[in-house]
Amino acid sequence: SPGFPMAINTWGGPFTAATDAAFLALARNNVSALDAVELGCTTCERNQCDGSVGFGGSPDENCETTLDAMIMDGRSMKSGAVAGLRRVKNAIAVARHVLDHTTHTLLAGDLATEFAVQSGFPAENLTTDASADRCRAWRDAGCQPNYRVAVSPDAGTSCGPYTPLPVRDGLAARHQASHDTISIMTIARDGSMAAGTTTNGASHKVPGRVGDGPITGSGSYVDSDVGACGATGDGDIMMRFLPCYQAVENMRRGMDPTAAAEDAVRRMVAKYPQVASGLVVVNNKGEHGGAGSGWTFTYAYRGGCMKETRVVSVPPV
Ligand code: SD4
Repeated sequence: SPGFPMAINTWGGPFTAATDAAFLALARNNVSALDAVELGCTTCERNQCDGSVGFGGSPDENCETTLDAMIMDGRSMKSGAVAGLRRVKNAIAVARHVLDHTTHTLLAGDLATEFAVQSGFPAENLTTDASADRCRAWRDAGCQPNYRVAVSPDAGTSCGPYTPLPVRDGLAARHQASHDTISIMTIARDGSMAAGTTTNGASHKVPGRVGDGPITGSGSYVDSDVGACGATGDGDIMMRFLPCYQAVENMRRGMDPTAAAEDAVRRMVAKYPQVASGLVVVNNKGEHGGAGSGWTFTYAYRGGCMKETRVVSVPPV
């Protein structure tokens, strides 16, 4: 353990800006664990980390970007989330607003947008030239909307995430090219913990698709008595396993963070050998580990007196 306070999240590269932002807010300004999670996620939403977080990424079949986010407090176990959020950029802040100002856990779609706008969040266009181009290229390549593939299997090859592709040239390769989703966990000086996730989901998804990101126990999970977990990967598969809940419960029963993460990943791989997944896990002492499948997963952390963020590379199980 690097010591407290601490911030730890999925992926290195551009995602380390979130690690640094969360850690420095904890270390210098003594913000709460929840505030640090929100700040870390907001940093990636603003920076459009790798195009997979925030506006202008992962356009759906209609070329629209929608956002999924959740934030969780490890002491109260309160969780707030938004799914399929449209036209609002700061999804993690809307999730926080759900946590702080309602008795609910998850708001979805247009009505989540309405809640956000009524709460004072600006409604903005989430499409950028880059995301419009990406969508156009996908259509120009002859890719059919996914629902048509379902109606007629011969309607053409789908470039969406729903047609099984060989591991090497398919999902894993797609994910390898671009890291996805930030899930971040924080430990404040007093040992309180929080976790959160924000993402623009999967490219060329069926409009209305919600991923694992906003699902408590899937996108992330935290119990200050035990520890926390953050996830990234093929959410359509991962959310069937609640892997972050699994990893935290594994630690509750005595596993160390690495073993807890590996067990949760192996449960998914046993049923879906092709799944691209990554879990980063930290216990309430700050000991950490990760596991992944289908790609080389990386995570970033900074804690205690560390002068800079360190990135850990995790080979697939
Ligand atoms: C999703 N989990 O919506 C997200 C995307 C992701 O690596 O993390 N990809 O499925």
